[in-house]
Amino acid sequence: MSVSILGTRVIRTEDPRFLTTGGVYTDDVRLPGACHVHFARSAVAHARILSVDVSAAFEAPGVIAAFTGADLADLPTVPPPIPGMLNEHMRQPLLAQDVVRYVGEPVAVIVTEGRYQGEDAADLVDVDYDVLPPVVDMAEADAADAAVLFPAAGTNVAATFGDAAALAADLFDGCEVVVSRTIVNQRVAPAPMETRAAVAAWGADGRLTAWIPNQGAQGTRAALAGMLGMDQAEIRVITPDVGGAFGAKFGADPEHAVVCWVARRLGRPARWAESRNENLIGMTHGRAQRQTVTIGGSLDGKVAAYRLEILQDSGAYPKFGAFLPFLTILMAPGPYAIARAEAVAKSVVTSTTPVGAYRGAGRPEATAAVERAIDLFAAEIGQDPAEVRRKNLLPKFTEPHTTAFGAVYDSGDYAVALDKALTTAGYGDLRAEQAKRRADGDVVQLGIGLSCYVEITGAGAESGNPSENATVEVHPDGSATILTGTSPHGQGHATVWAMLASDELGIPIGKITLKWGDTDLIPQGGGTGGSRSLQQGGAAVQQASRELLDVARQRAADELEASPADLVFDAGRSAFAVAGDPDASVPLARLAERERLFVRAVFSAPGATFPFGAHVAVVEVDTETGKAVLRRVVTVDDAGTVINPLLAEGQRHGGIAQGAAQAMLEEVVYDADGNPLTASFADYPFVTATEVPSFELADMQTPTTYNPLGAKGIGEAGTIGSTPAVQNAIIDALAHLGVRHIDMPASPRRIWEALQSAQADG
Ligand code: MCN
Repeated sequence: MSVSILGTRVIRTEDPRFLTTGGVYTDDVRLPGACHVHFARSAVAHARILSVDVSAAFEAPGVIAAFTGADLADLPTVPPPIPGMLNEHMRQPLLAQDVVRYVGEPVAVIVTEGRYQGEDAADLVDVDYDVLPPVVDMAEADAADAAVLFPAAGTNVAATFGDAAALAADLFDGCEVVVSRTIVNQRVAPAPMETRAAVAAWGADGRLTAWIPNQGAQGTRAALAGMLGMDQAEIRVITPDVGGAFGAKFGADPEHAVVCWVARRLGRPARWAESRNENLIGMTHGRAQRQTVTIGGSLDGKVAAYRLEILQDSGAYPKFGAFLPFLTILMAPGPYAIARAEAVAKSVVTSTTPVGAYRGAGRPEATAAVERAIDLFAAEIGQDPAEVRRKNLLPKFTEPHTTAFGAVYDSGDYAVALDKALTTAGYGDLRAEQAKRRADGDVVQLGIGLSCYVEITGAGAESGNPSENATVEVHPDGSATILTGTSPHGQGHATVWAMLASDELGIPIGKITLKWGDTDLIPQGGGTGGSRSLQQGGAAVQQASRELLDVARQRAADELEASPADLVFDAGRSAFAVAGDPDASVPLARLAERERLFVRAVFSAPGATFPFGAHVAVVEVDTETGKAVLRRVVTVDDAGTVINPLLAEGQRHGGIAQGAAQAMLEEVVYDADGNPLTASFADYPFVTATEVPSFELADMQTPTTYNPLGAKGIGEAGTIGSTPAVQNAIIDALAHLGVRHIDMPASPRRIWEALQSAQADG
């Protein structure tokens, strides 16, 4: 018999290829005769388009065709991502029609023979703009006298969540201390290494094949069908290797649909790959919330009431970003037992790049808000923030716990996570070191920041249980193929899905191939996002493998002329044998010789799972220059049973770095006219290994009962926990000097200014 490999550090089977021959990305898909698509983009944030003249561009070298919004006027507008929840009057056309609403909005398409000719020709597109006042800031968009960006809507409000008029006047009655503050969860850019791209070709049968980097080919197919007014059956989406996505490659963007349209119109394949500059202004951004937190409780550190009021910047067109507050509200109280809690939100449109999902999508915003609130409260009553957290965490529960916001936490043990993080960090020693530096008046002060979190992973569609399918097939040569509805782009599913099948079938991992991302091969699938893949897609692989063994057992019984009940499966040999007679056996591979041996299974979960954890960040802050350096990050990230610790730790590492980057570095900035000031990596401070320390990861695994693996999601946890821990650490370093809050990113300038104003105050 073989020993289970689940829970072991199997190295990624994907990597030999990536490290030798390299991946095959969308831009590597070369079709004979393909033309190149380039988008001419709006240079102004808000304007009426008087005319778009492409005649000069047409004369430029290599130009085959040029199209404007008028050419595409017959196509539908972009369908809303969450039907029924967002203002229907704020629809985006595939190419700007009468009005442009952000810098970077596509206004014309140039099609060329050579790749770079399009960029040159685009400069010759002459757009006559009647400039309108932009509304750049979300608070400005929400003001009573704001210019209305969609006159047909009559408002800038894209969506509301909760009833702001029904907020309780007496929520904080009886509290000895109440603290309130408006904080910013700034806009950031997902900035995947691979920018957006598309290759499209139409067959003689009228079917479209589109190669697009995405997070789920089936969702991309649905989005293309919606934008092109086509039936999904007429479209095949193929997902080449994807160089990162972080939530921003779900579905499809207008540019993807336009590339498909161009290919049809010109009767030849078309291709597009955007530049980094285009990516930073054209791909959806993330976060972008202004939050007012109010927290009240007693002087002994018990929190009695919490209110979160959210203003969400949706950008120019309401996409998933407009929906983010729904998730923020769902997770508003986090892991705390707060007797009275309220949250409301409003999403507004602004003259900026649309906002979408970005690693954590709505949940990091909830954690950031409540973790800042807890620290503000602790500072106000002069108590240790760890103590205040401990006093307010929900006690351990093993049966589902329903919150006031309707979230059903599957299982949790939050205080143990906090204690483990504090012990691993050496919290007492850190506080002692901090006290010494404070007493000595050191220029470089020490800050210790905490965050406790619970988040939601594997949330399903509005109706029905979250589910995923997998097909497992064993071949006569002893190899196996898995088809999955998930869509890895760095998460290592090929390794882990093979581990799961191997564990059941006894077929070595090296002989198992994972396929995904081809809608003709795998018509259904939920893709990869919301850290759902292992708990649903992985569970489906295990289920399919087990069901395949049931089928094989029957065939083996026929072959061995034995009763199925008398057979045992020997995973070590990948064979069925008659109990007590190991020589009477038949390998799985042979059972696939006469008839294909495969099973498609759909795993359905009872609900979402709620991973949790605690982070401790340690920073040094130079009180003269305002420079903060991240010295340590210690985390407990409990994602239930871990199937491959190597991959789960890799996910935590990436997430922690991204989260720390939001706290310290990253911010998409616009000037007052709506011009993006962070449109290249020279201005957008992408985090690198030099800005972060080696992370210290403590282990904690509380299995969920929602899937047989016991697994919850890990893909976003690092991002959710680390941002507030690092932000809190920076503020904590300066707390004794009177600093109570610094908005993210806590740049040297912001830190220095906070110190100056604290000193001025007194
Ligand atoms: N895993 C495990 N045990 C667990 C949980 C997960 O061994 N208890 C492993 C899984 O087998 C998988 C990996 O950890 O190999 C992540 O699994 P999971 O938490 O299910 O998350 P998904 O695979 O669904 O990934 C989605 C998540 C999201 S939502 C974003 S955003 C994100 C992220 O993953 N974007 C990424 N990680 C990314 N990593 C890379 N390299 N690039 C991105 O764009």
